[in-house]
Amino acid sequence: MISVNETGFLPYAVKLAVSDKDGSFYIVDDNEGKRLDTGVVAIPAGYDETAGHDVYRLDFSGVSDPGIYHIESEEGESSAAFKVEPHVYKTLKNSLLKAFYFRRCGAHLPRRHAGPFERGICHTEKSRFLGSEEACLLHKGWHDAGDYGRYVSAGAVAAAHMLYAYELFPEAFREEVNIPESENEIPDILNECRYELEFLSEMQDEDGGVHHKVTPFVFSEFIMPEDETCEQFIFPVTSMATADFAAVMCIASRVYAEYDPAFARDCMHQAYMAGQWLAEHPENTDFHNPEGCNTGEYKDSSDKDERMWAYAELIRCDHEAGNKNDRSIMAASARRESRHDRYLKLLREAFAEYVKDHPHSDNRSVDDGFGWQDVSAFAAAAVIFDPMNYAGEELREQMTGILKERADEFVNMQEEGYPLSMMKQDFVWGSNMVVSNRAGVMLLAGLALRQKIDQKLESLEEQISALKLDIEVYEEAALNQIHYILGMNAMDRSYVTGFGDHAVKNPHNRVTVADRVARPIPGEVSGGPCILLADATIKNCADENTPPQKCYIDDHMSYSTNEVSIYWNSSLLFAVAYFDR
Ligand code: G3I
Ligand code: 9MR
Ligand code: ZN
Repeated sequence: MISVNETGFLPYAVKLAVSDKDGSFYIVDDNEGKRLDTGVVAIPAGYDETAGHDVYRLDFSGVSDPGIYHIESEEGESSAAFKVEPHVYKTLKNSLLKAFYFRRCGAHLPRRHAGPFERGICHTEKSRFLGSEEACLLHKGWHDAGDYGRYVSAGAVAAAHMLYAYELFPEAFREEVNIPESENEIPDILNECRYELEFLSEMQDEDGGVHHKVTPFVFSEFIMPEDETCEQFIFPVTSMATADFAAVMCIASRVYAEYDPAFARDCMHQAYMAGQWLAEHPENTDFHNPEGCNTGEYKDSSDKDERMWAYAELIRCDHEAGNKNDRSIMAASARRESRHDRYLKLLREAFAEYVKDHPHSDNRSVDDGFGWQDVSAFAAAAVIFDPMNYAGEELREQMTGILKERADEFVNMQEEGYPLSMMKQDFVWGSNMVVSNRAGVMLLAGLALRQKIDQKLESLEEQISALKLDIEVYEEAALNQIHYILGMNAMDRSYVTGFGDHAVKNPHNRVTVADRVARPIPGEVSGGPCILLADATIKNCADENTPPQKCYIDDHMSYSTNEVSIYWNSSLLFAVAYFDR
């Protein structure tokens, strides 16, 4: 087996593929139909216990001419085809974004935007508050995954991946992706995220608390969204949902200000209300499904990181309001100051508790903090990339330290076997997100160092070169994570629908099973290998001796290994967009 990123490589990037056997390898130019003179260096990299085989790394970094290629061995094995091209990730990036459009709830998707995936409007009836007769209409939002539930934390985190990507490298989001709002002069990534934000805003109560989710009581069959007409329930308020909501609304209040100040102000107002609720409700309200209900729980035994993220964002957006030259805002300045002091205090407390709960010495694998359960890397980003540095230098240094520590650890994990920052125990449900989150954290750490250079916090030549070197190391390691998801793995599989010779074809997605279109919606990221063996289909073909990378099956019944979800997409989008700017 020769496994390679089946989408391809940037011309001047390091280019690695993996073989499970030693030997001589060649690059074949598919247009010319002949072998290149540029050789492939096979480097023995040892036995990889996540893959269950010996690894030989194939380095063909010398191939930089744009083209379509594949790798073959003397023994006659061939890899999938791949491209070398300056904008090799552009189509993928746009597809990863467009996938969100296909998840829009409460919208009819016409042919001109959806092509063969055209479908009717869904979930138009009122949803009922659990345990009450009261009901209300909830508009918009994205269907979470293979199911059509709408979960606040999942949606907030997905939107945050995208909004931070837009804030940190907006130049990646210039193209339109053919959604109804395209051509309105607003970047499509913001148009798409707004569809979710407007749903989220309807999940907030008058007292600021935010409901956890709206779903049916039990998962439906494999039907189209418009056929899921069973009753939908609005589940209780949780601190996790409220904190994630507060944070993402703060980001929104910044990024939409330029395009729609009224909407931005509404976001800020709702963020303040959520902040108020959090301050008044210091306890974690971990969510559990009521008896008989089986839809997603998104439970989290700690809300320290969510609070940390919310408070870190709240102190930013708090002050930015004060910069506006508005008399009523000026008059509220004293109140704002005290609000800022309060959130800074809460941020410090939450941070101290988070650090206490995460002693670095434990031998669990490192949390990335860039997913729905642990959001500490989002909190770090909020603090580090605040141009006003409202959290102060000390906290900023500590947060940078945490990101860098994690990034360095992820780099170290790539030393042997697959160039991949994953240990055996990391192959949990949605392991592909662990992979892409780790890419995201390395990129964030690199961006933090870049900021130091730009802000001239380091002036010594030597220091600057050292920082630049670190940034390069992080970027190279982040690309390796992307290569894994796009094909360089023990399954020899591209985990993104529509991208690669061996791309996933049968994701666990109700639409895909029900829609009569032979191929799946493109640009969807499968959850990937999962050692928990948490569904009957994977239990049938893997056991506790199966190497983690191989606990996977491209079968629509295997929801624990082959489902798709919004935050798996958004996490990969963050990393991929970084490399297509
Ligand atoms: O956090 C613990 C970690 O400390 C521990 O070491 C590890 C070992 O098992 O488990 C970790 O928890 C896992 C958690 O995901 C976070 O990674 C759980 O075992 C695992 O069961 C859990 O899986 C979640 C799954 O729902 C089942 O609850 C996935 O992350 C989550 O993405 C998925 O979400 C579902 C929704 O509920 C419903 N909609 C579809 C969606 C995607 O499958
Ligand atoms: O489709 C559901 C998927 O979105 C969830 O991630 C998964 C685990 O909660 O459950 C899936 O639904 C299954 C249900 O839990 C059990 N019966 C079969 C359902 C799949 O068709
Ligand atoms: Zn819907």
